[in-house]
Amino acid sequence: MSVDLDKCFEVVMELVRNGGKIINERIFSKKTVNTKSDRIDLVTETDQEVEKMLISSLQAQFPGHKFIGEESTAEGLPCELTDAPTWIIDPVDGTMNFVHGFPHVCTSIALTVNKITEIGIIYNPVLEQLFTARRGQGAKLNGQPIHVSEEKDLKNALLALECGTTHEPEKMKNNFVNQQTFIPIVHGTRSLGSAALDMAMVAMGGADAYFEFGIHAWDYAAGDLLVREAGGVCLDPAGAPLDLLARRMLCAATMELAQEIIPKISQIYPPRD
Ligand code: LIP
Repeated sequence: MSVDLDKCFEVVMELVRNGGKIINERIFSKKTVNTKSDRIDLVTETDQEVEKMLISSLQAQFPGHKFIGEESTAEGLPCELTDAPTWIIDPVDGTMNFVHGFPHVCTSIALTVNKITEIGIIYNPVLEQLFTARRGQGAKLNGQPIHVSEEKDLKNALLALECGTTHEPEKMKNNFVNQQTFIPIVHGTRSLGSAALDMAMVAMGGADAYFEFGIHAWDYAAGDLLVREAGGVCLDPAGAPLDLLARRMLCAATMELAQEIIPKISQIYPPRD
């Protein structure tokens, strides 16, 4: 199937902005909150509504394209990445932030064709940060080119780490082990509560590296392209090539920094999507 990537980009940008208006109108209001896999794995009607709007509008414009969406997967649809053009969608990344009115929330969307990511968009409508990447064309924030920090040395790095959305004992223990390892070494650690925005920070040079286990393709597919187009590296946290369905992500400003981080990470291997 031939894919008009310029048209895809134009269409999805307008839809993402429309979804952003919905997020913006509601972030500081009371929400109906439900839980998914854990009492801290949250979903609101806004997550579901924005995802439905994005998928139905993209489907109408691009019949034959496939979808992997966070909320559709939670509702039981399969999470399958094939060679077909596939939109990978997190309508509200940072749902916990959205629920609390902490303004680091975004919509994260990637388009893969033949399993190669061609478009990545991360849009925080609250702070008006629109991160965009097209394969081979660089990464941008609000239309201006961005670049990773080029930090090579872990002791000077600002590292983004997340606690995730589960109290599952193995995951919590592993988070604590990694915090114990890295906090004494690095300049500092940060958690934005959104995997996509953590990666956007690495892409714009605000953070130097980020890793997390247990996230999903919708959390990191757009960020992967954004970081690589900004000059950084994205790998499996054990050093292998990144796998969008393995639920494991490491990104860093430089390969040297990634190589210093990898042997220090306490690894876990969540079940694949
Ligand atoms: C969340 C992330 C967060 C991560 C969680 C979760 P959600 O996505 O972006 O950074 O730690 O594991 O995946 O649920 O807000 O879309």
